[in-house]
Amino acid sequence: MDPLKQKFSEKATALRSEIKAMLKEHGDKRFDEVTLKQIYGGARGIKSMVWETSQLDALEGIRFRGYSIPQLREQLPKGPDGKEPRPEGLFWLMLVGEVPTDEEVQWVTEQWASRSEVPEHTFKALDALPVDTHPMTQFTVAIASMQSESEFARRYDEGISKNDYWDPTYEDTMNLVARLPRVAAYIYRRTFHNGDHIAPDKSLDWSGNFAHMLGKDSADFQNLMRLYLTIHADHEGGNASAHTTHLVGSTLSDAYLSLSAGMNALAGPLHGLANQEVIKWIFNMLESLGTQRPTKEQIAKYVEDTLASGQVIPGYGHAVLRKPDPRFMAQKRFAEEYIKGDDVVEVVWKIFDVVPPILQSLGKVKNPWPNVDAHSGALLVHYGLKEYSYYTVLFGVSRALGVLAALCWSRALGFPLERPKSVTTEWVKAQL
Ligand code: NMX
Ligand code: MLT
Repeated sequence: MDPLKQKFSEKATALRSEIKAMLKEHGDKRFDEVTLKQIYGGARGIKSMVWETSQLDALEGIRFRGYSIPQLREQLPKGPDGKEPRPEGLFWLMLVGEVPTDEEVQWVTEQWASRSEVPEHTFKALDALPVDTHPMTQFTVAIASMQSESEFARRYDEGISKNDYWDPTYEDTMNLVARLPRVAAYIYRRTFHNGDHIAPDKSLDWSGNFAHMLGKDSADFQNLMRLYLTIHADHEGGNASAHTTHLVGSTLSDAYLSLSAGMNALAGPLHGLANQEVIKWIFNMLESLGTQRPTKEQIAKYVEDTLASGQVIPGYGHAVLRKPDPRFMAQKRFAEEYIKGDDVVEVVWKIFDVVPPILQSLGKVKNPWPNVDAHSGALLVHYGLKEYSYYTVLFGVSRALGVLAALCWSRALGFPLERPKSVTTEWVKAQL
């Protein structure tokens, strides 16, 4: 058995028996009460799911297995120039709860390179779509098309014991994650570069090779990809893409079908599509103001106009966070270090000064601060990746790491079909 799978199997076996004992002794302990506001309000804050790979604190932001983003940047093995963390290491950490060594991360890199062959029919499926199909639609189609190779589906069909579900789920996860950069780069090159595809370079790490296949070989862009693919990987279990992957997976749909479903959730403008919406909104603002360097007063007026027209300010607000998103701050740090003085970055920072007090003044917005999507577009534009309808695919490649590691845990811990209770308004009225 491979070393990661072996470690995962040992950890999962131990945790499964611990949970069994806990449930036996404390199964009826109360952890939450549900209010009417929560029932009608998108289930905000209701504790109803276990997600081992990360946990979100409203003020501190995300911690992956207890590690904050600055700690990950310090402690995870890095790319060849030793600057930014390799997402392979975060995947290891999320899956088995230990910071990996350089050798272990190198092992993941080589495993993924060896599993990265994309089936020919996936390219054919993509080529059959109109070239102006939204990149996220192409992405979900491509992921679903690879389901024909699911180990889990094959073994289930043969008749597999419940105790072994985790094993083919792990195999599917490793194969799928390995292939995503090739699939995502293929979508980018067919949509925006006349199908002029770039062959993979398997000597590079997962992010470096992805950057290479996108057509961006600079060391700094590779570093941006390492950071980007690390910080977007997971945001506990309740966010829409994670929760969708979890829900679909709970029916024993395999990793391909589950991730494809999760990516459909990520494609919504209140979720992952917001990064495209942010840069679109900024470009529209610059065009309408006729300047690349707007003043704070000009930005404030544009923000007020956007709100007056009944639209949200993309990249601001959050269902859980109540402080600036540490993923925004990590990207700001990257910009300060690598590309200080960039015009669009300067605009993003001015917006950061201008928007929170305006949103606060509305009196209803629970979090006036920027989220992850407020910064990412400006960094990508700097390196020439200006085709913003593509941005959510990058988010999706990264998000796959967390939601698929979590799917492995769900199958290993024997989690059941998810099926919460719904009620009608008639029923609610009768209780009051
Ligand atoms: N601009 C204008 N109004 C906002 C914003 C915003 N950025 N954020 C929240 N509000 C409004 C919200 O629409 C709601 O209005 P109403 O009562 O009229 O329906 C009110 O404030 C209360 O909403 P909250 O409870 O603060 O936020 P909620 O938890 O419902 O939604 C978001 C969270 C993220 C959906 C919301 O803040 C939003 O729409 N933000 C803009 C889109 C965005 O950036 N999404 C990306 C999230 C991160 N990600 O990558 O997934
Ligand atoms: C995410 O990364 O999934 C978003 O910040 C949304 C969320 O956590 O609800």
